[in-house]
Amino acid sequence: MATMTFVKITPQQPPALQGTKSSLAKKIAPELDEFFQGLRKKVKIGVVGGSDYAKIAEQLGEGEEVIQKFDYVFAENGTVQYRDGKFVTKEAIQNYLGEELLQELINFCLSYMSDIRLPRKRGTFIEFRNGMLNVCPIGRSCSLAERLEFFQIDKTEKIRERFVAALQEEFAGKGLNCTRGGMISFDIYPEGWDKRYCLDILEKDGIKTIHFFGNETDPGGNDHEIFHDPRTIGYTVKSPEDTVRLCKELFLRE
Ligand code: M1P
Repeated sequence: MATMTFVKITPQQPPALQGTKSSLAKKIAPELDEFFQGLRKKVKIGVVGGSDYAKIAEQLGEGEEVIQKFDYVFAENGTVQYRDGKFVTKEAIQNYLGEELLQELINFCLSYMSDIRLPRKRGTFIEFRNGMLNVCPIGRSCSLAERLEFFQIDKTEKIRERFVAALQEEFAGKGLNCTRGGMISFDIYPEGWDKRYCLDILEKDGIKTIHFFGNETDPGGNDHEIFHDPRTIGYTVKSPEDTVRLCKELFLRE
């Protein structure tokens, strides 16, 4: 099989308030899970997320099980890679950027966030990952209700948009990129370490046709670059159900 499809399986909006934990999104619905496992008999399937592996696993299955369910799992835009249920490789952003630039970046973000006034602030304002820094003005340890509150405020106050503009001005020409992917944070990573990062391994594996489904395909969204890459056939979707409908048309027509 030389065709591969990335499946969009996470909803844009989180579930209705349930409990206090700030979950990124609800777990994949069993019927979607079943559909994609059926699809896997026809084409290779993969998932590429901005999130780290733990968050992807939270949405798509339990621990190790996730890497067994997909031919490819790419976390952190593909800077952490799993193929055929096995770990392949991961990056280390500190080696690439160097300690000096990294600390300039972290210090700028902490200083910028110290001037932001919000109804609530919690903890973990910068999450240090393998392939990116995830920056979160409210703090990643916020509750689900606090997450939703920030998301609403951000829509009108453009907190993240203004933060990213300030970073772009301060670090112009330093080879960095920032994109939004979720509701409360944005990612900073070296230029080129966006979701296109995962295409190299697919090319090396001889996969000729790559279908990509994403919801953040507009400029500034973390699906934008891979969606427009000549190596992929891109589709903008609003929900996992949209992906299912398109996959049925593309791969399961009688
Ligand atoms: O996968 C999309 C994004 O999911 C999370 O975003 P947030 O917590 O803001 O909703 C983060 O893991 C982010 O890195 C990722 O791009």
